[in-house]
Order: sequence, then C-alpha cells, then structure tokens
Amino acid sequence: MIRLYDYWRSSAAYRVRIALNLKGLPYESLPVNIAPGADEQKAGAYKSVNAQMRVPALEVDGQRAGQSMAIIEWLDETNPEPPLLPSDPWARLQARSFADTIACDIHPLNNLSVLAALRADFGADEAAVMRWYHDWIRRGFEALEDFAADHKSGAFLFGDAPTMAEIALIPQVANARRFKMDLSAFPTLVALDSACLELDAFRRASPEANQPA
Ligand SMILES: N[C@@H](CCC(=O)N[C@@H](CS)C(=O)NCC(=O)O)C(=O)O
Repeated sequence: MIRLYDYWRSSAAYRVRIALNLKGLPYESLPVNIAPGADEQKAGAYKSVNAQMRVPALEVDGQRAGQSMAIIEWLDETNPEPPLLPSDPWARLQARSFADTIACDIHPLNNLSVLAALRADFGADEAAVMRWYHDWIRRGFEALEDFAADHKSGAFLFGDAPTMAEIALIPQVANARRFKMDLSAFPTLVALDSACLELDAFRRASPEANQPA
C-alpha cells in the first residue's frame, strides 16, 4: 500500500495526488497539518519521516522519501501506464524543464517558511509578502506562457494527455488564484488548467476535494 504524507492545501502534495490518480494507484492519505499555528511538519514525529520537515513524503513497504517531483518520477518508472512524460526524448526534456520552472524556480520562493522568514526576519508586511508572492509566479509564468503558446499541440501541452508539465502547473495556478493573482496575461496556461480540470484525476486531487470536513 502506498501512503502519502499529505496536506490538502500543499501544492507539492497536490502534484503527487494528481500523479497517483492518473496512474489509478490507490493510496492512504496521512494528513500533516502545516498551517501556521499547527506546524505538524516541525514536530519530532514528522521529522523522523522527512528530515526536511516538508510535505509531501511517500511511504512504500516501510521506505520513505520526500520531494514531489522525484516521487512522481518513481511512480512513472514503477507504473509506466499511462506515461507522465512524452515519448520523444526532446519533448521529455521540455516537459521536465517546464515542470522544473515551477518546482525549482517559483514554488520554493513562495512556500510557508520563506514567507514566514520575510515577515519575521525582514519585517515585510502583508502587502510586501503578496508582492513577493505574485512577482515570483509572474516571472515564471511569463516564460511558461511563451513556451506553451509556441508549443501547445493539443488539448494539453504535449498532445492529448497531460504530462509532468501539467502536474506541476495546475497546483501552481491554484496557488496563484488562491492569492488573487490576475492571470489574464497567461491565456494558454489558463486553457491548460481548464483542460486538466475536466479530468477526474485532477479534480479528485484538488485542494477543495481534499479539504478536511
Ligand atoms: N521541493 C519540495 C517542496 C516541498 C514543500 O515546500 N512543501 C511545502 C508545502 S507545499 C511545505 O511542506 N512547507 C512547510 C514549510 O514551509 O514549513 C517538493 O517538491 O516536495
């Protein structure tokens, strides 16, 4: 059985939930409440699961690992159908490059601990934190919009099925919307978001569908 250390609003965990659903793999969700004040990711019990004190983490047969994109690569290697990367090697590079723009260059600058440090260590008020948050998404999305407008080759970026590119994109779009960012400059990314949210695998993975009662 696959166990996922999960938080409904975590976009990194959302990526893994999408991949698990696309693969049709059942899993047990183990909630870790990372909301400020609860901070379960910093408790000793969770530190022994993931020393980085972040979600998600995957547990399979008593083995555990963190990092959403590495987890998704492993899921794809161990369960090849349906593939989460295009078949052409250059397109595979492009899909990974698209996903890494989000996972390496946008999301890390906007996670909870970075925003908390801006407030606590640099005296940023909420307006400044929001400016920071939107600015890093905008910088990444401008590059991704250019790429997507040039390369989108079907309902999805790489044809008729979503890949790791959309698995990374859709949670990041959800974060942008949650923090009231204007997405009108990114029509191709918004179209990809709409196409993915037609799919049950994406809808069942969404924060709304995983919000605790
Ligand atoms: N690169 C990691 C990022 C994980 C990450 O930053 N997760 C966030 C939630 S989306 C988290 O646990 N934040 C807790 C914190 O910042 O204290 C991944 O892709 O799994």
